[in-house]
Amino acid sequence: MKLLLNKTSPYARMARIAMLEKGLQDKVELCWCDPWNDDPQMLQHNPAGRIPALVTDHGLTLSESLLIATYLDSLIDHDPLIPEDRKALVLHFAGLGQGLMEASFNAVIARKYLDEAANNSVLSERRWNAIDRTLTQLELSIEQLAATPSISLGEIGVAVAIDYLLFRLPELDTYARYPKLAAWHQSLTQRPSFTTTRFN
Ligand SMILES: N[C@@H](CCC(=O)N[C@@H](CS)C(=O)NCC(=O)O)C(=O)O
Repeated sequence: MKLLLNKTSPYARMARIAMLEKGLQDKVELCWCDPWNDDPQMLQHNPAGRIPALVTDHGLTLSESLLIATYLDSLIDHDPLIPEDRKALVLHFAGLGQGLMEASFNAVIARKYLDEAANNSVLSERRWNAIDRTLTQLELSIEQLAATPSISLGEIGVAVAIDYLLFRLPELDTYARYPKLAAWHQSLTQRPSFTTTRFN
């Protein structure tokens, strides 16, 4: 299999961490791309022009980070990232993580590509509010998030989204404002799947 990715995409990192947690690193070739410059390799595999994309051994391309992670999880039975007995809870947190990632990523991209007016628009305001509300909800439900005996897709998604906030939007002071989430995040991200895939 091939995973198309770069080093700053939170979505690509989530797929890569899922791959590592499932022990699939020897079966997946990492193909580094620049999604913002119409990388030909990426366009060949994903007409949407986005990473991550996973090309299966049968030559099919999977896009969308959550679908890629779900597929990788299904290839190996042990240590499921979406355990049957906690499926709804794990998907609940995976959704919160994805929403947080999207709001933060769109805020960062808007700053990079749009003008001042667009960055002070109603849409932009809605994104900042979504980030605040999601972090507040996660801070309040930290016991449920942290209660899982093995790492889940929900935890991966939330932890990567928080890492992305710390990396791209440090002025939001996420650790100081959400201390329980910070302690949980600090501990989870000691795992090799996180330390070897740091944003840079
Ligand atoms: N919903 C998608 C989002 C993927 C995405 O937005 N990827 C960005 C990089 S972080 C990208 O490739 N953007 C290039 C573009 O939109 O043209 C997922 O979960 O995989």
